[in-house]
Parts: sequence; structure tokens; C-alpha cells
Amino acid sequence: MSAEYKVDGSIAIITMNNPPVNGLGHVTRHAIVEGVRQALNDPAVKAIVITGAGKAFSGGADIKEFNSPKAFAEPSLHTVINVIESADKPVIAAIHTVCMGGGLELALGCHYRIASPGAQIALPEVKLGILPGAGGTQRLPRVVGLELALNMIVSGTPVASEKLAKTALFNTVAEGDLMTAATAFAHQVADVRPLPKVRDIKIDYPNYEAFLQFSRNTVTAMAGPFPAPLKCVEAVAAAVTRKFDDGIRFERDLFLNLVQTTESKALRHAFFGERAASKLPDVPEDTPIRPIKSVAVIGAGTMGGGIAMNFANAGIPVKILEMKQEALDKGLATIRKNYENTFRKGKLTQEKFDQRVSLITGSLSYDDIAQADLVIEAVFEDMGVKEQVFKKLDSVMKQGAILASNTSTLDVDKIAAFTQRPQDVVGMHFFSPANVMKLLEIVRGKKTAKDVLATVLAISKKIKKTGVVSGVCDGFIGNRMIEQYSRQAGFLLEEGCTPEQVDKAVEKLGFAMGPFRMGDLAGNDIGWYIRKRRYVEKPHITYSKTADLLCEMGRFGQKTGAGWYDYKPGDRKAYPSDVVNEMIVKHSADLGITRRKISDQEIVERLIYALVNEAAYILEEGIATRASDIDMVYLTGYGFPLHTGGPMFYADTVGLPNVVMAMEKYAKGRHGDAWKPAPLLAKLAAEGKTFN
Ligand code: 3H9
Repeated sequence: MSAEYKVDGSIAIITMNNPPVNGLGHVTRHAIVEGVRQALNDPAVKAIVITGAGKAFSGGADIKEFNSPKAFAEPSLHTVINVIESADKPVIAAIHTVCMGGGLELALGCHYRIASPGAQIALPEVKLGILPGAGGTQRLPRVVGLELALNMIVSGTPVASEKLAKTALFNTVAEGDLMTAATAFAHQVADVRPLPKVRDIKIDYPNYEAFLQFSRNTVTAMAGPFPAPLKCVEAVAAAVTRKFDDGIRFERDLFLNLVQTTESKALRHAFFGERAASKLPDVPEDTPIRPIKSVAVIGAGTMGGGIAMNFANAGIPVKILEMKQEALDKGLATIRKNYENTFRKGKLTQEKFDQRVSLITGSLSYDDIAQADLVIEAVFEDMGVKEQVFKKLDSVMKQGAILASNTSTLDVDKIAAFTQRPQDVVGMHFFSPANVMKLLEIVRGKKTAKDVLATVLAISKKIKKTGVVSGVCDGFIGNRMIEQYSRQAGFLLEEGCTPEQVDKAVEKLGFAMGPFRMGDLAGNDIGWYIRKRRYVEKPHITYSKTADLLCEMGRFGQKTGAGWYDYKPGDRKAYPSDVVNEMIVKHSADLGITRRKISDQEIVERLIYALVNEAAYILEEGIATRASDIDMVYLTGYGFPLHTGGPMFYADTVGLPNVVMAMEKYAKGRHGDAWKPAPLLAKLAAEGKTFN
């Protein structure tokens, strides 16, 4: 039973109770229908109030059921809504906190709706690659008007209930106790007939055709590879152009088609992947969290400044420590300039601007940061430098403070061993620009305490990052994988590609940036520095020398005005470079390679399958907890196209046996040793299974 039924005088109250958000799963739908039937059969009952227990009215259809027959088992959500709408006693929705998707559709099927202020009202289905499939596209325009409804449905963005108070969506937005207001209202309308139905409301919008055409054009331009937004427009258009029941059938057909698309499956995967990432099997959900009321960041460079901004944006005071006044002043000035730019674009109020700037202060003395609850070092990526910093932190920081390193490749266990409190040491690997990129790789050392992990996971949510936990290994999840991708990109150059051809092939798939444009943005010298270390530590790993030759030419990327591409002053556009292309062709000749024409398909397969194979090792070694964590790393930190669901989901979609077969083909080419399938990949492929 996931809805409770009780009678209070002449009012029946049905309370959906399916934590965490009263998703309208099969059992809940059944319980609602049973409740309504009971109320209709009870002569003492004159009206029915439907509400939700806990922290939501309802978050909508139970998304977890979407891949199972339960999603459409009777009573379907349509049936539930029909039962409510055709009831001969008034049904009132008492809405609070969250009323989304199927939850809002259910409320729209009720005769009356009362809401608490501050309730989030949305039809967010588009964010899952679908559209409202239980009447939302037909009923919402009838109560809030065509334009607002279309905006809400195409964007999926929640609107606060009080902002909708003047629309026909709500009969009342009631201050005070919701249930008291709802039952009082139920008494008031108990004998009013006929019962109002949203389906009977006419949509009045002169010249709707012009508006709909304008919407189609705008949405087509913005939807990218996702089919759902345009289908939302078509469904809403049907609310104006078709009879109600016909519109409902049209909406349902569109919904059923969209649910089956890879794009929708990918978005649902990302939705659950994001939430799964915040859970660790051996860290119970009730693990106590250390309070983080103040933060310190060591290093006022681009990274340190970006990290500090995250905390200030969340209202947490941050002190930045630098060694020299000049560097500190420069760092603080850059932060101020960043906020000024946001303010100038109208994205920050004066009050917020003042607050954020004042939350970030600087210091030249470790003594000033000793009381911080969390300290994150963002100093030079060198073990010797980290050693100095962590020894110092160990001696000055208060007991219980969390000591975090922003290292992107170094061994967090070694860093922890520089202190007497390895349990308090953790990696917090931010991605550049740190105030923008969603990903936060949380690196769990062998001795990192569980409450430290729980705290860092919680704080990552607070600063609006997707926190993904990685074990310790060279490069952690993201950079360890990208190394294999970069190696393939380099080999492709030697074998016949230009940087532009490689970039375009993956950008066509939807990557934010191909490997060479990415290298130019991040700085090619960083990879050079890492490779030099690898040549000593892991001489068996082979790399294309093209990237080293590029760096020897001083072409570090945008920051030096030249990298894989040429750049013009004040222009970030990448122009193909004759000098670089000549260098690449000469290098192929030096190696005795006859350059060949390489297809986009080969480029994409080699780059992505290189990621996937390394990821399979990472999963097998327990560095990542689950395949979806790896997908989240790539979706939020490496510009992997969202509509493909991340590298692991992409491989699952292609079919793992197909991935392995392609790898076997590439194993016959140059550097064939890179294509030995990881045991986990080989096993899953052989068993016909998937990563996710
Ligand atoms: C729909 O309605 C289709 C219909 O039009 C047609 C049908 C025919 N189902 O986000 P949180 C879980 S499509 C199942 O961390 P918050 C979530 O997985 C649906 N589970 O909390 C997590 O579980 P866990 C349209 C759901 O307070 C837990 O709740 N609706 C659902 O930050 C907490 O989630 C949407 O798209 C669900 N519908 O935010 C709403 N929703 O603890 C999507 C949540 O095991 N949901 N869960 O990890 C949201 O936007 C946010 O979750 C919400 C709460 C605002 C509700």
C-alpha cells in the first residue's frame, strides 16, 4: 500500500506515500484508484483531498519503472487521472514542496488545486528526453495559457507555486497549514455542481499558428541532437489544434516513441548516475558529517581562485593562502574581475556580488588558515612541493580539519603519508575552469576516513558539483582514461590524419571539443610534463612523438598563441596550421609510415574504445565503484556528449561484442598491443552482458 486512506468527517483524504518523492509507481497508482473508489462508495464522504506524504506532493511517474512492464500496467496514470476526473464527488489536490511531471498531471485531472507557497511546479519530462505523457501537454496550456505552458514544457524548469497563483492552475495558494486549508475548501465546494474539469477549458490564443511556428524554429535551433523538445512543441500545438481526446492520443503516441529513444535512455541513465555517484556501498547514508563552515585554499592561481569561488558562491567564507603578496593580489583581482563580468552580464545582483567578493579573503600566513574546516591545496603538481605543503598543514591545521589535495595525477596515499593524520586526507580534483566545470573527482586514499568521504560528497552537492569517488591510481578515473584517448589521437596523426580531421570527427558526434582543440585550451605543456615523467617511470608505454615535437616548437596552445592550431590575437578560433601539418607529415616519413586516408568512423571508434577499454580495467580494479560513475566523470568533466550517456553507456548501446570485434581489427594495426581487451570487457562481451 503506498497511499493511505482516511476519512475526516465528510472528507476523504488520500495521502500518497511512496518515499522518497511519491513517484507514481504501479502500487501507488493502484492505491490511489482504490482510495477514490472507496470514497465514492461511502455515502458519508462528500469530497476527496489527494496529497503527498513527506517531502513531495509527487515527483511524477516512477522513472525506475520505465524499463519494465510495470510502467504501463493498469491502472496506468491515464486511468488514474480518468478515474479522478470522472468522479462524481469533487477531488481536490493539496500540493506542496514538489509537484512535477505525472504528479502535476494527476493534479490537473483533479477538479480543484490548492498549493502551499514555494512548491516547485514543473513538467520536467523533457530533461529525461520524453514529454509529459499523461495529459500534461493538453491540460497545462488550458490553465496557464499557451505561452507559459510551452515554456514550462520545453524547458522543464520549475516555477514556484506563488508565481502561478493568478492562473487557473490553482484555486488558492494558501499560507498556513495546507491540509487545514484544503479540507476547509473541500467543505466549501462539496455540493457545487457541475464539477469543473480542465479538459473543458478553451485555449484562447489569437494567431496561435504564428506563435507555434516561431516556437518550432527556436526550439529546433536549440535542441541539438535531442528529439524531445520539438515533440513537446508538437504536442502542445495539438492542445490548440485538436479535440481534447484526440490531443491526448497524439501526446501518448509521441511519449511512447520518445521513451524508446537512445537519447531518453541516456538522459535517464545520467539522472540516476548522478544520484548513484553520491553513494558508496561501504559508507552508510547516516554517516555523520563534519561541519564545513570555513574553507582555505592554498594557491591563488587560476585553479585556486576558481576553487575558492565555488565556496563563496555557496555562501561559505574562503581564505586563500599565497606565499607572495604580488601573487595574492593578482589572484584576488582575477576573482573580482570574474565576478564583475558575471555582474555586468546581469547574472549576479549587486547584493550577491558584494557578498561573494567579501567572502573571499587572502593571507600570507598559515596561521590564518589554521582554523578552517577544510583546506584544499592547489599548488604546483610536483610531489616535492606537495610534501612541503602537507607537512606544514599537518603542523598548523586544527584537529578534525579535512586536508584535501587538488592533484590531478599524484598518489594521494603518498601525500597522506606526509601527515600524521592520513585519515583526514582526501583528493578533491576540480576541473578547469573550476568555478564552471561540474565534475569533482573525490580521491579516496587507503586511509581516508568514511566521515571525510561523506562530508566531501555532501559539500560537493552544496557547491553544485557532481562528486564522483575514485580510488588512487595514476590519473584517477578521468585522466587515466584520457591518456589512452590521447595516445590514439597521436597515433592517428602519424598514420594519416590532421588534428582538424580528428577533432571534427568527434565533434560531429557531439563532443564539446576534439582532443587537439582541448589540448590547446588546457596547455600542451601539461601533457608534455606528464609524458616526461612517464618516459622514466613507465618506459614500456609508447606515445606518438608529435606532441613532444609540437612542444619543442614552443606551441603550448592558446596561451602561447599557437598550438596544434594557429590563433590570432584576441580570437580563440582555431585555424589549421601549415607548420604543424608539415611537422606531422615529416614525422610520418621519418617513421617510414605511408600515410593513409582514415575514416571518421575509425577515428571515433579508436578514441572512444580506447577510453572504454581503460575504463573496464578501472572498474575491475575497483578504482570506480560502478560503470555509471565513469559515465558521470566523462559527461560532467570531459565534454562527452550527453545524448550518448557517457563512454560506458555508449559501448553498451553499440553492444560490447561489437566493441571487442572492432578492437580485434585495430589490434592488427600499428601499436596493436594497445587493443588487448580488458578481462572485464572480454568477459561481459562473451556473456552478452553490458557495463551498466
Ligand atoms: C513522468 O512523470 C512521465 C509522465 O509524464 C507520463 C507517465 C505515463 N521516480 O533528486 P534527489 C528519486 S516522468 C523515481 O536527490 P532532491 C531519486 O532517484 C517523471 N525516483 O532529491 C533519488 O533516489 P535515491 C517526471 C525518483 O530533493 C531520490 O528520489 N519527473 C523520481 O534534490 C531523491 O532525489 C521528474 O523528472 C521519480 N520521478 O530533488 C522529476 N524523482 O535517494 C525528477 C526523484 O535512491 N526528479 N527520484 O538516489 C527531480 O527533479 C528531483 O528528484 C526532485 C527532488 C526535485 C523531485
